[in-house]
Order: sequence, then C-alpha cells, then structure tokens
Amino acid sequence: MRDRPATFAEWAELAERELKETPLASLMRDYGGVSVKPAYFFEDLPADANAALPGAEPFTRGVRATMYANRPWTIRQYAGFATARESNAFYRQALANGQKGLSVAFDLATHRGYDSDHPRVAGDVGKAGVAIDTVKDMKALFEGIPLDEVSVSMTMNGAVIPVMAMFIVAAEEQGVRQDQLEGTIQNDILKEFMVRNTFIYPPEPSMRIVGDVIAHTARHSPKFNSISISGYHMHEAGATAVQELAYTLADGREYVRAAQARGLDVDAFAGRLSFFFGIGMNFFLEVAKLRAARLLWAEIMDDLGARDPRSKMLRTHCQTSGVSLTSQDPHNNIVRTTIEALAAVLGGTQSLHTNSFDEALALPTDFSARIARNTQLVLQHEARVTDVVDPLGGSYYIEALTADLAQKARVLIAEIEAQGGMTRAVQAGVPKLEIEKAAALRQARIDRGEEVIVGVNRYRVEDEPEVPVRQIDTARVREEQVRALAEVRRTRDEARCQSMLAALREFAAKDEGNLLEAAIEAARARATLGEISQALEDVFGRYSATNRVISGIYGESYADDPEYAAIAQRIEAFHGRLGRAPAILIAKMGQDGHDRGAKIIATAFADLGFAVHLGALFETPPEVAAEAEELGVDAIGVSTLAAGHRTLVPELIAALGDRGIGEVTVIVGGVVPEQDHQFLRDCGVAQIFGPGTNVLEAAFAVINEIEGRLSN
Ligand code: DCA
Repeated sequence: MRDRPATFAEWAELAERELKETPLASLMRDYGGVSVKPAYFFEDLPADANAALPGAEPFTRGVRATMYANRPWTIRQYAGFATARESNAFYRQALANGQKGLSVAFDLATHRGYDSDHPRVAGDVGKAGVAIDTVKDMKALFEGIPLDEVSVSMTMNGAVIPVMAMFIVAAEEQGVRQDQLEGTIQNDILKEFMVRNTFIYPPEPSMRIVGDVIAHTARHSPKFNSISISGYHMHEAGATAVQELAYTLADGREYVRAAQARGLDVDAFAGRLSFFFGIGMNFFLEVAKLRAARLLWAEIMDDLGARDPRSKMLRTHCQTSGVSLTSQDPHNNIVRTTIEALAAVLGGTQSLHTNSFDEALALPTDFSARIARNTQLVLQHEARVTDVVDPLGGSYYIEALTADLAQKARVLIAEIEAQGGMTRAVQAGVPKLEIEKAAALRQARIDRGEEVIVGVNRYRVEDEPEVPVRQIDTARVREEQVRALAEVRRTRDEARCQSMLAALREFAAKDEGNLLEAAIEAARARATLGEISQALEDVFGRYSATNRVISGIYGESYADDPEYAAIAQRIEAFHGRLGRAPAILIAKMGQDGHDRGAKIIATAFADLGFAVHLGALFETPPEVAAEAEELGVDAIGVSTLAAGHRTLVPELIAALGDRGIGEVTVIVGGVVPEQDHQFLRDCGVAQIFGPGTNVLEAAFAVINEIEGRLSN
C-alpha cells in the first residue's frame, strides 16, 4: 500500500504508455476558457475545500446544513398558456399530481406591456404564456389556489409593475395579505438588455423600477423573493459558464447597489434576493457552476457590507436547458433533461424546472409535461440522490473545477467593475456581444461536427416520428381577452381609474414615491396592464435596442472547409453575374425577443458573403415588408420561436404582395411544429429550418432558392 497521494505526473506516465502515438495534450478540453485535464488528484484540491461546511459561509457545499436529506428541492414547473382559466386548470392538476410550487409563464404581449387588444400583438396573445390584461384575469389564474400556502413564481421583467400590482390585488381580493405572500418575481431587467429582450423602458428608469419592487416587498412581503437574478437566458443565448456566472453575479451586485441607493439597509432585503441558472449537458461543469456561484456571491455580499449570513446565501432555481433540446429524434430530450436535472440537484439547487421533450417543437402537451415532472419525482423518490448532502463534495475534479470557474469569473466581474458596473456595461453592449461571440463559436463547432449532438449531426434517424403537439387557437384567445377587457373598462369607475393612472405618471415624472405602490392603487381601480405600463412609458419612453452583427467567427472556424468554400464561391459567382451580393433580411416579428438564432444566421451568412440586413426586434409584418422593399432584398429569413408564425408569416406574405414584391423568397427558421409545415408552404414559404439546422445546409438552400427564382 502506498502512503502518499498519487500525482498527475505519475498518472501521466501510465497514460502516455496507453496512448502510444497520441499525445496526452490531445485529451485536454476547453470549456469556454476553463481548461480541463483528463484526470485529477489530491494535489488539485483547493486548500479550503476540506474546511467547507454545508449550511455555513461561503455555502459552496449548499445553503442548508441538511439540504435534501431534510427537505427536497421544490418541483416548480414553468407553465402558462392561452387564457387564465385554462392555465388555472393546468396548475390545479399539476399541484394534485405532485408539483410543489407554481411558476407562471406570461405571453409576450403581457411581457411587453401591451393589452391583448393592442394592434402590435395580434400574433402573440396567449402564445408561449398566459394573457393577463386585468386584475380579473389574475384572479382567474389563481382561483381555488390559496396564495398564502402555494408559493408562486412569476417570470416578469418589463411589465413587472402592473403584474406585481395585479398579483397583490388578486391576493387581497382572495383574502390574503401582502405579508402572507410567498413566491418570487423575476424582476431582472439587466439580462433583458443583454439577451432576452423583453424590456420596455430604457436601462436607467428600468433600474429604478427594480429598486422600487425590492423596496416594496422588503417592507410588505417579507416571505416574497423580490428578484430572480437570472443567468438562465445567458446560458440559453450561448454564454460560457464563466460568462453566465460573472454576468449574473455582476447583475446581482448592481441590484444590491440600486436598492441601497433607495436607502435600504443591505440586510433588510438581501435575504430575499434569489437566482436562476440554466443547466446544460456538460454535467460536471454545471455542478461546479452552482457551487462556484454560491462561493462568489458570499464574497460579493461580504464586500457590499452584508452581515447576516442569510444575505450571503445564494438560493437558486434552475431550469434544464431549452437549447439543448432537439426537434430531431425528440424523445432523446427526455434523456438530456434527466441528465441536466441530476446536475442541478448535485449542484444543490433549491427549486427546479425540467423541460418537456417536445419543447423544441411547440408548447408542452399534458403528456410531455407529465414526463417532465415525473423526471423530478423519480429523482426525488427512487434514485436516492436526496439522502446525502453535497455528495460530490471532495471530488478532486469537482472541487478543482469549482475553484477554477470561480477564479475565471472573478476576473470577468472585476472587468465589469472597471467599466463602471453592469448598467454601464449593458448600455455599451459589451456583455451582449461577448455572449454572441461565444454562441457563434459553439454553433460553428456543432456545424463542423466537433461537438456531437445525437440525432442531429450524428446518428440521425431517417423516419422522424411525428410527435403530437399542443395547438393554441390564438384568434379565439384574443377574442375572449378583448371581450373581457371591454367589460372591465365598461364597468369600472372611470374617473377614479384615470386619477390613479395620473398619480402613477406623476410619481414616475418626479422620481419620488414607490411606483409599485402607485400601481397597486391603479390596479385596485381596475386600470389594465397596458394602461399602467403606458402611464410609465409616457414618462420613461420605450427603449429600442441597437442591433449589431458580429463578423469573422464562421469565416475563421471554416477557414479550411471545402463545403464552406463552395458556398462562398457560389456567392462570389452570383456577385460576378449581377454586380451585387445576394441580399437577405433577417426579420423578427411580433413580441418574441429571442434572437440568438437570428444573430447566428446573420453572422454566418455575412461571413459567407451574403449582404445581410438584421431587422429590428418586435416589428409588424407590414413594417418588415416595407423594409424589404426599401432594401431590395432577395430573401427574408423569418426567425420565430414563440409560436407566432401561423399569424405573422401569412400576414408578411400578404404585405409583400400588397407592395408588389411577392417574388421575394420567404424562409422560416426556428420552432415550427411539423404539423404547420404544409400550412406555411401553402402560404408561399420556400424553406423551413428547425432548431439544429446546419448553417451551411441552410445557406446552400437559400442560395438555391434565390438563384431559382431569379432564373425564372
Ligand atoms: N431544512 C429546513 N428548511 C429548509 C430546508 C432544509 N433542508 N430546505 C429548505 N428549507 C426551507 C427554506 O428555508 C424555505 O423557507 P423560508 O423561505 O422561510 O426560508 C422553504 O423551505 C422553501 O425552500 P426554498 O429552498 O427557499 O425553496 P423555494 O421556496 O422553492 O424557493 C427560490 C426557491 C429559488 C429561493 C425562489 O426564488 C424560487 O422559487 N424561484 C423560482 C423562480 C422561477 O420559477 N423561475 C421561472 C423561470
């Protein structure tokens, strides 16, 4: 028996013998700036790893001493669709079937502060979330669900003021006081400017809103988590683990400062700040990421003057990764989600959402939602992973990776500090651009087959099984909402409602008073979500983001690729014949702000030689048609991820016809259920590309379409 710890050097000798000609260095991996060796040893353990205690600062091993051994994580499935009534029925069923907390998904119209009858949101009402226009809708959403017992999380950022106000009033009318409310509001606006794009107002007034919500809940709802500082959307937009950690925690620091600037003592609110991370397929990296996040947050809060240990605890919700799901061979997604859920649990999450396997195709059906929830029930009840606290603690690899991630993130956090903090960095657009670069790099690796995705770039099946998907009749939902809105407006005390809205406007203009408090009064007087939001917009204005296309990443990754060169040559030949490059407008219509796919296509096509115009977010079909005419493009690539395509694409094609440019090729990319393909083709769509489409294949198809049309 040896009496000393084994070392990497000793192992390397054995390994090199086994590897024969292959160099050991070829087994090294890079996880977005973190390099990983093929084996870890005692010597890799950070000095403080042996001293870490679960439930004690800096909480690397978990925020509770007993963790799941005493209480498992909360099974909290994010859901919402169509009307409040339908979502309510779904929630009640879920609670009866073992779900522990609720998590509300709002539709995009609500996110962007529009009532369902607003002309800009025709394609968005009731899609990808529930439509909420009035307190009446909010009451219907929670009918029969006691808000003093069930904790409710609401993913709302842009329209946080009207939504929180309506939630509070709905609870009040259920007989539940504000101090009894349990739950979480996302209220994380900085990441909206970075990646998710459901902002309404410019960054500075948006930060005031965040501060007001934190201040109000600290005072009135001590059990309510006033923010869910989210890395998830960065993760989904393609951020590396280091970026997700650093940007999220830097956002957290900025929010603490915003609340302190409103005169609050840090320990009065910090215990109710919560977090939200995305969990992807890199199993150990994701476990280490959660551990590193807790370690770093404790350090940051120390720095900000927190004294209460609860202020230094990073409590988090996690969601398995949506972008890791594939539309090809979709049942593989059940396996992916299980692996990701296990990583979240071994990382010590407090609450978890597991995705449904059909989410790369459409909104989950009852069946897929059940499998997703059961994934967590099986982990909690059958896999015995809850019995032991932080079971990976002490693993050479996990401990070293935790320390390494934390160190890399510290450097990035310091860079943001040097830029003047996250609001400044976001205004300058730096984090957004860095995430887009990381996303393009990863997509290029997948397209080149360097990263294998089963059923997508390897092991493809010929006959894809047809998966039944949930269809939502938006026209019906919209009609119902519009009718209900009219009824509320007709029966309320109009003078009282208008005076409350005027008071809210004044609060906003004078930069005094708490905006949420004023909005609660307006909601009591039955002001609608759109009206409350508009009152603030009258003062703050509506923000529009600048859109930039990064270049060079695809070109570099494919420097020696014959297929890439073949398309580039076709485009050059096109240029030679017509004296110009083939031109494409990448369009995002409706209120769907997910633009990772659009940005990747824009970057790759630009590198290939296309003239790429990246349209603004949130456009209407007639606006896109007008832009296409003005630019004289050959094709429009519509990127759609929030189910608006059935309404928006036919409207676009009609608008192109109205302008006499019906010959422009229309291509659709994103989440489009198989069942809708024929419908879109019949409308005149030339090509449909689902998630996971190889960018080069898409480019070939597009140039073929354009040349085909031009030669006719
Ligand atoms: N021993 C004793 N008590 C425990 C233990 C344990 N091992 N584990 C948890 N608890 C207690 C907690 O202290 C907590 O009570 P408290 O609020 O009075 O402190 C209660 O059980 C609930 O547990 P917690 O871990 O806080 O879980 P959640 O209530 O589900 O909250 C959190 C999770 C991340 C903080 C919250 O912000 C959340 O639910 N986020 C969800 C966000 C979301 O859904 N986003 C959708 C995109």
